[in-house]
Amino acid sequence: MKILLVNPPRSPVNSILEYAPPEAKHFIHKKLIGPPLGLITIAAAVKDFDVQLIDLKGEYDLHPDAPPLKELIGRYLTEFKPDIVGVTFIASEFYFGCEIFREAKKFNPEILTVAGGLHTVLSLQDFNLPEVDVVCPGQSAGMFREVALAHSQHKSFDHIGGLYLNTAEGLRPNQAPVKPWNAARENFIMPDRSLLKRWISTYIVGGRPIPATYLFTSLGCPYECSFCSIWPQFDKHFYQRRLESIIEELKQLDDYKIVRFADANTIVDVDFISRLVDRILEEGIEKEFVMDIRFDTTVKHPWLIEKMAKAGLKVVICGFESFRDEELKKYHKDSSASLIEEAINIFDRNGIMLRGNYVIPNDYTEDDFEAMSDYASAHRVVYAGYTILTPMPGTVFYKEVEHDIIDHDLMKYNFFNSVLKTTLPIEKFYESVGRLWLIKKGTDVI
Ligand code: B12
Repeated sequence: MKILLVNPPRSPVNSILEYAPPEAKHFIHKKLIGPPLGLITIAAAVKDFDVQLIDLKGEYDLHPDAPPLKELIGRYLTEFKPDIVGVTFIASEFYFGCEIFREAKKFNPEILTVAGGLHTVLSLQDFNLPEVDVVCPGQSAGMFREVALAHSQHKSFDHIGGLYLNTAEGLRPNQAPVKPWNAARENFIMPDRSLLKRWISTYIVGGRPIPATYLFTSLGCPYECSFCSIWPQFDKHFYQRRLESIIEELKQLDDYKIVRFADANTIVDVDFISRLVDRILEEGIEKEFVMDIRFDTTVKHPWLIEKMAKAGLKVVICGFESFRDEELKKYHKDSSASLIEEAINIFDRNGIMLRGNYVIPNDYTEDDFEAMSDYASAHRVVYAGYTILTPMPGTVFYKEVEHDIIDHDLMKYNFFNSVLKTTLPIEKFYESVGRLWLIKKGTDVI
């Protein structure tokens, strides 16, 4: 039996870029790069079947003039003739994922279409569509394996708990009990990066010629920022991976010199990370690490940052979110802006390049932009990101502003577009956000 797994293309809708002053355009995020970690995990779970994985983000990076999605996916379907097509979903790529399923059904109505990924957890109701046969929400590698096994034996899926099936009455949950599955610990599956060889040259960051990969040391997050999708995805749980399993994965990454940790926050368990660093040094693992670390954690444990720098920590991504405590409070950030400066100093001292990210709310006035600009200019970091506070479906912030949303086009839910009414005229708002991207120390883009 043949399984085709597809990573959909990126949403091209980026209003900050569109309206930004020309001199700022170079610095604005156009695309994030990286391998689809979820999909290569799913692929590894069914590796005894004939599996093909297509990274369409990588494919369009490799060949920007490749044909449009319908045609491109049509080619893969004709070549591979899959029995199952699986797609990974986040909000902004939802329509592309559905288009892939529709093409699969058009090519052969017998193909089983299976949806998985973050958006299936946070917005399950969106998948009540004729082109979707099965939805596997959550960390569903085990569930997907059971689907593949049952399908290959022409059996029903009724025994697979946690699964949603599209029936004549719409999307319905299976009644079977859900089996416990801890994707970070006892059920961890080593991702199969061998399926990504074709696109490896596209996984590059900051103009460096060497490829980067992602791995996670934890899943979920103990914090509850109102705009974030990660803690709702994991129902507030935080799962730390086993230390030796991380070391084992790091040792397999010969093709990748740069390793980005895909955690929401890498330092949650301080002792664990300290031991992880000891083991990285002990094993002589030489990588350049990119991690997400909170600014308050940094200020609390500067010794750990110093230790991590010695083990190869090169770039840190830090959600500053705002320079105002009242905004941080509104976002449930659980931290004070007064700590940002000290965190910047700690990273500087340790030669770590910092990417500080601010989120800009829709109600910013000219005065707010000026205050933001003054603050960011006085607190420059190597790379700075200024994105738009966006009510991602399934988040607390979405519930807070649900009735004020004026744009439900999911393509715009990628932090680069406002889906709420702005106080400033919309073009002026985007232009002002775009201009902020000029405020940073470095000249490079990541
Ligand atoms: C790695 C990553 C990426 C990678 C790879 C994603 C890809 N598909 O190509 C790259 C770098 C490309 C990426 C890009 C973007 N990302 Co991203 N990314 C992440 C990150 C850091 C980790 C996700 C991950 O790998 N988790 C670990 C894996 C194992 O879990 P998983 O993906 O959930 O997969 C499991 C299950 O969901 C399930 N599953 C997943 N897919 C499938 C498919 C099938 C068929 C089945 C059965 C099961 C299944 O099984 C998997 C194994 O257990 C998360 C943040 C986080 N810490 O979670 C953000 C995150 C997912 N990204 C996000 C966003 C917004 C983006 C961007 C739009 C950002 C931007 N503004 O540019 C871009 C999209 C494209 C672009 N414009 O460049 C948001 C999504 C928000 C939302 N509600 O939609 C997140 C949550 C970040 C955040 N804090 O908000 N991203």
